[in-house]
Amino acid sequence: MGKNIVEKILESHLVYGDLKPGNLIGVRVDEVYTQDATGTMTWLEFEAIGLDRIKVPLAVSYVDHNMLQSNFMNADDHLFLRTAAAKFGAYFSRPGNGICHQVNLERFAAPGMIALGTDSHTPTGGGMGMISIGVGGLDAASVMAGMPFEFTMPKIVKIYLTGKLRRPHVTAMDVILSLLKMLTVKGGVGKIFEYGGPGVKDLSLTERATITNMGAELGATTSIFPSDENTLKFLKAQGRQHQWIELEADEDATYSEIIEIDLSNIEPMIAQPHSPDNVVSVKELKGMKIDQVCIGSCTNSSYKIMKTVASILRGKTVHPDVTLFVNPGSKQVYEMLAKDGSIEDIISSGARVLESACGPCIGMGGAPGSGQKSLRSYNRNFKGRSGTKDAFVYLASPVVCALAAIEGKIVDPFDGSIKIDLIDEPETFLINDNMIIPPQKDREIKIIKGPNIKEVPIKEPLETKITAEVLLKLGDNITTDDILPAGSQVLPYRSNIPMISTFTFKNIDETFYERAINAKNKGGGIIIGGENYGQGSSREHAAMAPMFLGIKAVIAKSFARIHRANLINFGILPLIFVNPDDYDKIQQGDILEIVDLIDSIKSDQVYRVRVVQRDIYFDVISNLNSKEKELIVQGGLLPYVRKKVIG
Ligand code: MIC
Ligand code: SF4
Repeated sequence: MGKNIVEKILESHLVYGDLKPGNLIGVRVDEVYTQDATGTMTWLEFEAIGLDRIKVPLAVSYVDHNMLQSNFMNADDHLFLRTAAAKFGAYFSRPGNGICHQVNLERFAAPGMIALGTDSHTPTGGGMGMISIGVGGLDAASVMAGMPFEFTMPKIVKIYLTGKLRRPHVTAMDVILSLLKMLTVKGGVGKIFEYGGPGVKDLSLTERATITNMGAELGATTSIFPSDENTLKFLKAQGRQHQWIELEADEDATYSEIIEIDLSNIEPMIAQPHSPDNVVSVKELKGMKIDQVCIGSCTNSSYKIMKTVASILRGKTVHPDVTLFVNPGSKQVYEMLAKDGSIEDIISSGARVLESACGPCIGMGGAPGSGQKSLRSYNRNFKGRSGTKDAFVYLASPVVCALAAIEGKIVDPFDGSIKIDLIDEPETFLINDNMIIPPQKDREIKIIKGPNIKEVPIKEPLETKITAEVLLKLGDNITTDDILPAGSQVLPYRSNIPMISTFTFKNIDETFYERAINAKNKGGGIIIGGENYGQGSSREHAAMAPMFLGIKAVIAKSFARIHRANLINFGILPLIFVNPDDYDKIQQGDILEIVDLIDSIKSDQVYRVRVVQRDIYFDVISNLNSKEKELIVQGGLLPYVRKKVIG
């Protein structure tokens, strides 16, 4: 029987398991990469496992999120990461070199590989014809310690592309926004999207990467394109043609579902506040005034798209009512734009050009004013993520963004009067790896930890009975930004769990931290969620901080993949309502009692939950696989890996 691309790659990396959807599989990993905001914990966890050298062929430590350096903390983290990379054998991409996903695509990604990254947009690498998956830090640390990467085999959905994009007005961003409109932020849960069909040839490698990057917003495990002549063209232009292999699905490959998309019918699209799937066509918002525009991020930072933006801005002035920020995703792109005069066009228009980093995308500067409308070529527009609670963030292609920056309002690229140049991918990129430090041979290097860098907290093994208070009852699609916000005030504490835990659920309920601390001494807390609990960022801090505050379980209608894994990794039980209507029975302040926990876990039984005050009952299940059961019982992944690796 024919194989699809995902099956081909997984099969060549399979350590155990059977590639049937729903089965537990273990695979060998070729690369692990980290970024600083999740990476400090990852490397502390690796250190806590107790090995002195990584056991994967390639690891890269990037610095791109915590770049404001408003005090010593960010710089101390950078030094810790540099010395840890040197000690443990990873490449170190210095601050200023760019956003992890963009740089990884340029300099390390290769078709046929399996990569893990401690960031939810790691699927960017899928544009290269590789399986690239976002994970929590502890999962990454355990793979770097030599464990296979274990996950539940997802369903493979084919996205069959035909036609051609109507360039330059329509871009790859409009393709993924159209898919988000069609499938929603839950549409990809438990799935990998594999692109195929004649339309694939129309998309350059970086356009493909934009689509796979934002596949994260569909909730998908990852997305992947074939490796073909466009892949070869990009690798050649990066001086890495030797890393090319061809990868296509067999003619008779099978899929659990096929979705057809005609690229010729794609229109310019825009996501409205406050969710990336709240998508309408740009036409529908034509004329809407905009206060701020941000162009760049790991979604839309290719040289081709940035040069297109420069062509729109050339000779124009940013509208007086608008602030325009531009953050090119990598030093390579930035340097090329500087060399060819594009940066001059961008600066001359009045844009505020930022360094190559995440910047406003994660609220590290560039926050909009009160109640303002910000239009961004980024991938997430969750409420408050920009740094301004009452701002309205819209997401659209860099073309739509650049036009709005000049006109001060939303313009449909098809009926705007501004000329947009049709730009090709370059034949050669500027290759200068001077900001990437290769792994060091000298093992005597000392890891330097500033005073804000604290130990990784570890949970006690599971108790047999939970009697805990419902501290918060939440709705559907709660994001990890809701659980543990990012932004310039909070991000610097990513290496300090006691401190960062004071911000848990802060934007939803200012009293949460105090109430959790009170409940901690009386049996702990429970969180109630709706569908798709924990979507978005891979930050394991959204599990570590609740664990630190004594949260014992989260009961929800369903969970997002990475957050569910993070909860288990830190010993918090992710429970699902057997009957979703029971959600309505629970109130904040209820005391819930679950008995015989360990027996129920081991025997896969339904757990009876008693609402103590009203003496009513409802049922939940945990759906844990055999390894997850062990982790939960032992108090999480760290004690488990340490025992396996060190003994
Ligand atoms: C994001 O885009 O939300 C982040 C910030 O890159 C996160 C990682 C983090 O929280 O550090 C992600 O996407 O995983
Ligand atoms: Fe950085 Fe934004 Fe990309 Fe996250 S989504 S990696 S914050 S640019």
